[in-house]
Amino acid sequence: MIVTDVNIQLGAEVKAALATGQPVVALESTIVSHGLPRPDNLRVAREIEQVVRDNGAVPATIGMVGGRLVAGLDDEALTRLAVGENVAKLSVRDLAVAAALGVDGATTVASTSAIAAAAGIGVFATGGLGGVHREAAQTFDESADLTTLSQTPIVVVCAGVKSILDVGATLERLETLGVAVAGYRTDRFPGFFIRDSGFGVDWRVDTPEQIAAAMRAQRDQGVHRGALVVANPLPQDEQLDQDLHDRTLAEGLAIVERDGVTGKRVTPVLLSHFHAATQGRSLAVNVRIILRNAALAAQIAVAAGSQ
Ligand code: PSU
Ligand code: MN
Repeated sequence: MIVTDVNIQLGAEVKAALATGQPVVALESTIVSHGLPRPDNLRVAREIEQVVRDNGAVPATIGMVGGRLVAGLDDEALTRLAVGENVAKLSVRDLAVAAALGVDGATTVASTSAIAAAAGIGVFATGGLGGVHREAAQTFDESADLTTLSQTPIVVVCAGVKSILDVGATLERLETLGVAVAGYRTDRFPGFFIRDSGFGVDWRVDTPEQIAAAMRAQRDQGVHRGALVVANPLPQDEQLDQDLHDRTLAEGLAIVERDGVTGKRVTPVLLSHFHAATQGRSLAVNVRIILRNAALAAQIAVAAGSQ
């Protein structure tokens, strides 16, 4: 492991790839530690990395180990974050205090994006973004993913946001915050488990090369500092059954209400309800989404490297 001038430890392979301009894809660790149930989570984390490699890029899974920021967790560190009992969920604001206390922590879309950009990584694959929660008008619960993406020049490949959130409000906030959103081979915004959330997007891109060209144009123009969200929907025949989806969502929201779940626990509680209530079907869909996004992100990183 090598320490960069911004005190982010780079895995040896990531360090070498960045030094020689080889394609690198950032991956987050919160989906591993908090988003996927054990024991599948560690297996899936390794599969995500393998898909990035199979598509010609080097994976850089990001997280905090014993208070140190790492981009390119080795298998021991990845295992520690996947199976550890006390792994904190770290957004950007948590990083300094968590480092001071020497904790193990998983990074969200917000912190992974910020760390990746600081380390010089331009493409990031995840499952779904955080966003505006359904009761946000009362609770003010809006993910720091949105504000961080407004300040972070990175391409984030995702499958939109889960309909556990207020999708329309999330899209409005992305617009206000100046985060670009493009559908990949679609003009509909995906709803994670389902390929159409019911909302459209302004831009459609059809190739990794077009996305790489947008990355280069953003750099060349020097005007916009925010992220480009590439929304990559599941194929029709792979999405979760719409009725099952709607029923499970209604039940999950009722549980959150009944148990008084608030703050950053809301997302993990709803996700684990989905996985339990669909007998693993939503988990299988979730894994497919992440693997597909990892593949597309690697293709974008490769295209960006060859332009
Ligand atoms: N959405 C998902 N799966 C996830 C997350 C979001 O479909 O695992 C995780 C991501 O790490 C995201 C974070 O950045 O939850 C957002 O949490 P919060 O709403 O507390 O900001
Ligand atoms: Mn929140």
